[in-house]
Amino acid sequence: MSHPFPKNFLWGASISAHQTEGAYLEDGKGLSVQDTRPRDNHEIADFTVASDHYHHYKEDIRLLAELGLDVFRFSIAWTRIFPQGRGEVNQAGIDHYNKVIDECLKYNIQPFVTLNHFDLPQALEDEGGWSVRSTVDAFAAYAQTLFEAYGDRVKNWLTINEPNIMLLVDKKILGKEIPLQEKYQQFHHLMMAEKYAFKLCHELVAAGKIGPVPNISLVYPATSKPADNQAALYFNSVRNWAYLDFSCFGRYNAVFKDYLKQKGVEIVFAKEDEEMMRTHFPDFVAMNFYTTVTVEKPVKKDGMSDGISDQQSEDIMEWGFYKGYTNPFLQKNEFNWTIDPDGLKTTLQTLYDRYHLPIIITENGLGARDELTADGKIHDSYRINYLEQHIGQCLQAIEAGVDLFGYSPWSALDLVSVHEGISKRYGFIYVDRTEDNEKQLARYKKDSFYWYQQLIQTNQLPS
Ligand code: BGP
Repeated sequence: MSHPFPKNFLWGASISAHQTEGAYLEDGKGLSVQDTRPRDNHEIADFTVASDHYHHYKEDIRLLAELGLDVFRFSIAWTRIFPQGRGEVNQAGIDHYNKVIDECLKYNIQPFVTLNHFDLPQALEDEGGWSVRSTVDAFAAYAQTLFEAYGDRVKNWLTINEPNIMLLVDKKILGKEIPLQEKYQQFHHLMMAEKYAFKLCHELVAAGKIGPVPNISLVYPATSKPADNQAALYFNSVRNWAYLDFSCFGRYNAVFKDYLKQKGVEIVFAKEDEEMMRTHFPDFVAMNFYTTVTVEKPVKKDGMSDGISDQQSEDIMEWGFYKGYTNPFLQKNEFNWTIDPDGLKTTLQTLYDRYHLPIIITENGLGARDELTADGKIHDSYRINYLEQHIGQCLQAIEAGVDLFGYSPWSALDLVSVHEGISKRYGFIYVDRTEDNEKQLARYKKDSFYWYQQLIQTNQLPS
């Protein structure tokens, strides 16, 4: 029989603004880089309507209350608050999130708010985006506005969603490929922006807590060959530790520094950076976890060019450093993402051992092509199975001493995937639309909804 989770464990579910809200030009909202992003495939749903959560937020939060959530993770669209990224506040945007926050609190759901989830204002992108220092200042002003507007009610904050994935798969997320020198200057700016958010949150939000939110995939060596282990060491640093070491230790990871040196990248620091880096720290680490990655040391270029083709893919190549390898011991989902629940426990233990900070999982889940049956049901047993295995490993990690205080999977409701439209669904709540037909956008509870509801009620996995 399964043991219960700790009494105060937080059960949640997550979404982001641009993937759910739609209403992309309503109430004074400006355009973000997601609204303007060239899409690989114009046949698939974009973010203009998405799940229309902007208009359905009351219904959605009521359903999430019925699900029994302690926590709802959502992001604020920067362009609703500052349509041009900075300058005059758009009061309609402030008002909207006041209503969303109050609706959550009405049901005793704690909002976990992400300051920014992939949707930089296009006006800032036009000035150079994260490549230029002024975006750090604009972000700090934006964060300050949010802390002042909502800090009386929102006590848990997340900084910038997955800066590591933004940079590693820049073309998919940001819509353009960035040269390496510029990419890692962006890294520095994103990490510094986060430091300002830590500082301002602690100054402005009474009892406020804030954490970084990277995507962590522990990297395994393909074999016990020392060269493969070196490959894993470098990819672990470049993909995972560089980000969290900056956030939690206030320094550049040493292996990452060597990688930058070998690549000829030189980071430009502003005068105040050294001091800021070493002074402001998070209260917890939020982690998005989908899979682990396996790499080997590349021996032949085989016509492959350097880069990473997809968020969680094994199609990874950096000549001289690492190359993705298909782990023969792991299964894949229908979108080719490797599934590794045991790896979640190892990842949690590694993370906790490294940073000794409380951890919350803010994304984990299974993207699948769900089917709505004629009687209004969605039989997603594959998702229940995925969640059950991963939640089981969370419990094991807790029993092994990891301070894991919450689990907020992806996603609360169906949303538009980063680059695969609405057909790749993650939600507990089905949103009835197709790629090209928005229909009525009606909501249906999936089988996984009832399963998760039961788990939350009993605070343990069904035996
Ligand atoms: C994470 C992002 C999310 C989400 C998820 C699933 O990297 O933070 O925004 O979309 O991945 O990815 P996808 O939509 O490509 O299936």
